[in-house]
Amino acid sequence: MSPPLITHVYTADPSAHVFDGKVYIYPSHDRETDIQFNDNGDQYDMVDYHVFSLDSLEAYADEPSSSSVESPKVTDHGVVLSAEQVPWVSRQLWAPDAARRKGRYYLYFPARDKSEVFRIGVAVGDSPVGPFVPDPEPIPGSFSIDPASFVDDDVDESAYLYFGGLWGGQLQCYQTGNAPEHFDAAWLGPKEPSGPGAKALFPKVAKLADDMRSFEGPVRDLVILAPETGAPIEADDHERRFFEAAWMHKRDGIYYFSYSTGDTHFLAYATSKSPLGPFTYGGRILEPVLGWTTHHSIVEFEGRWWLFHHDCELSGGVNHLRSVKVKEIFYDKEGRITTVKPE
Ligand code: FUB
Repeated sequence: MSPPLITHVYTADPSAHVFDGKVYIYPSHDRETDIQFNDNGDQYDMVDYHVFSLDSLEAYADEPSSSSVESPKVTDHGVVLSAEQVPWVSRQLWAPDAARRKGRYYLYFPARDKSEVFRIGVAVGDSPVGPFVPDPEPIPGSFSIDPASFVDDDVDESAYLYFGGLWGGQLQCYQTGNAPEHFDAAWLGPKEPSGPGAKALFPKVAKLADDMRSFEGPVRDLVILAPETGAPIEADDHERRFFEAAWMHKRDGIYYFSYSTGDTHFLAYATSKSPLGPFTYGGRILEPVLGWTTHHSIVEFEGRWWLFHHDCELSGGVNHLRSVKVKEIFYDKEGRITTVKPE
């Protein structure tokens, strides 16, 4: 597996985007803590975000153009947003993402509000590296974690926000409706449905309004079907059900929704002809890496496709001290993604 891209700070949950010929990475910024590991993820106690950029990925290509290609210099643009700037946040700045639309830049981030419920916020800037000014309230109607934005450049620049995460991410608390008022704390304990016939909980998607700071229309389920039955994936199918870490990319007119399976530690994907689904499970992108969590983004840069992800190699396996890596990925003639195995 490739070496960590960033070694002077711990970074995780990398959302990569290409803006004006450069690669920008919007990751979580992991930090040391004495908080004990638990299934709620309290040990992921992050308080700010940095943005990073680099000009080339050639050194990480499967077959670099020459054996003497040097690893690119990664520029750390410093802290672009911190928890203390956001009035509604109490703790845990988790996996962010960014979008550019009509010349402005939007940083989407999940955090716990003052009542310990995860919501999603947005901060706005005029440059890919900020500064980003946060809206004073979370995005109305948002809930849970791991926002991933997708601007459909081929279709009117329509923009969408995908989100959700089980267990500590609280997605299971919204089984009676896709809105904050449906939060049911009773589901913080059981963590997710299970048992014969129980359907997996779906990730969520909402169309972003023109202002990119609110939803246009309802939050919907993003349905993932099992290819062998055409029925929604079952809750007990932990090797394929959505857990967290949503990402969307489009290649050759096909929409690829990818995600982590959580407690089985795979990155998996599903495909559709529509950004709203339904999606059909397609396979695995990445086998388990060192560390409990796995999270990623997929982006095209200079005609090749790249998987950004994280593992805990740099910290020697400490689950909450992760670092970002990148690897070239490949598709077969039918558009299936070739699974990457950590070496
Ligand atoms: O970084 C905190 C959480 O860990 C993220 O929100 C999840 O996707 C997992 O990577």
